Amino acid sequence: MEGPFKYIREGNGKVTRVIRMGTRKSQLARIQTDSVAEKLKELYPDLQLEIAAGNVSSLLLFQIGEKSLFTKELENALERNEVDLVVHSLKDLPTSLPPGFTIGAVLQRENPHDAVVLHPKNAGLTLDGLPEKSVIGTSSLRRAAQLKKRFPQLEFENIRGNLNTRLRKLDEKDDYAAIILAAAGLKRMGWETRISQVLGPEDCMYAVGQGALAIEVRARDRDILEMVSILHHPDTVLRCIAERAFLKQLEGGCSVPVAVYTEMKNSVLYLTGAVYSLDGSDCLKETMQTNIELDNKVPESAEENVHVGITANNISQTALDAAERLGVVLAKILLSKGAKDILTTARQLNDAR
Ligand code: DPM
Repeated sequence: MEGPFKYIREGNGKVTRVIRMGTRKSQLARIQTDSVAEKLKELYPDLQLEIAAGNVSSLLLFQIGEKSLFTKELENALERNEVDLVVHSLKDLPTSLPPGFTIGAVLQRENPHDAVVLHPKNAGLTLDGLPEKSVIGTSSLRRAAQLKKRFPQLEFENIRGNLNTRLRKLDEKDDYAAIILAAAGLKRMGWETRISQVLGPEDCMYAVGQGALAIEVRARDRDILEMVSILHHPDTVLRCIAERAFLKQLEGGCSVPVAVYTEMKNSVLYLTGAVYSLDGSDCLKETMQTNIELDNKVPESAEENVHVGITANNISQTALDAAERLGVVLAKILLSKGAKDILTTARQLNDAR
């Protein structure tokens, strides 16, 4: 029972491994980690869980709102066996994880769409009804590009900070008429009542992986991998693999104007993907589909069964391959139509701001 992991000896002499979860300190991160802890306890009532917060505050893969920084330091707590799993919003995880790490579970997706949160003085309005030149707060290039095109009478400005900070900036100042946030984050924070409008794909398509939680683990820790794998939600996994493969093939990071929309209907997976110039005036958008056969084909070796960072040994290999191929093929079509130029220009203009 020696080794890098933590064990406890219970009253009856039984020795149990303690599963340690790392979390960032933000309220959203804590809520997300707690919700996964609860699910694990339901499924494994004997599980000894510990949640480490703060001392692993560096476990953030991207600095949101900043340029997409990938700091090596971040996964160190996992690497050093200080924690065994970390809960993230899937949309904040890069499409390629560093060697040694994998996503061991992708949970059932919440509402993936973006939502409008109004300044209290605008209660009852929609984006269409706001006065001309109203300022909308968002730092997402993806949201700004789509909404500028769709609502040219409105203006868009950056808003920074975690969700609590943003809502406070909206309510307590007069800088913004409304802000745009993911419906899923608002729901998890218990702020669903602040949603005045959910944006459908005709107004604003969502970010790759938006609304899904992911559990990051050490790739070699097969026990933990197996333990969390039962939290995989097959439809969500397949949709998110297609979305992530699309983004990866485009060589987009977390802060590029790339948006997606996916659906799973009658064993067919549909993927719509788009790239935009910063003001939305240039746009390439296509939809493709693939049949999903949930056969029993299992991977030759567990290590081989990784799709855009996700390990899902309990889902059909054929289905995972088809989902990944869908994303790759759709990206190649957009690239053949000039997506690279649109994204390169957007990145350069954004960096110069
Ligand atoms: C990423 C983006 C944003 C987050 C870019 C995008 C939004 C940044 C902003 C990659 N990560 O969406 O185009 O609004 O300035 C983030 C949120 C959640 C996870 C908050 C949000 C919660 C929803 C979820 C920030 N990451 O998007 O409102 O779990 O999907």
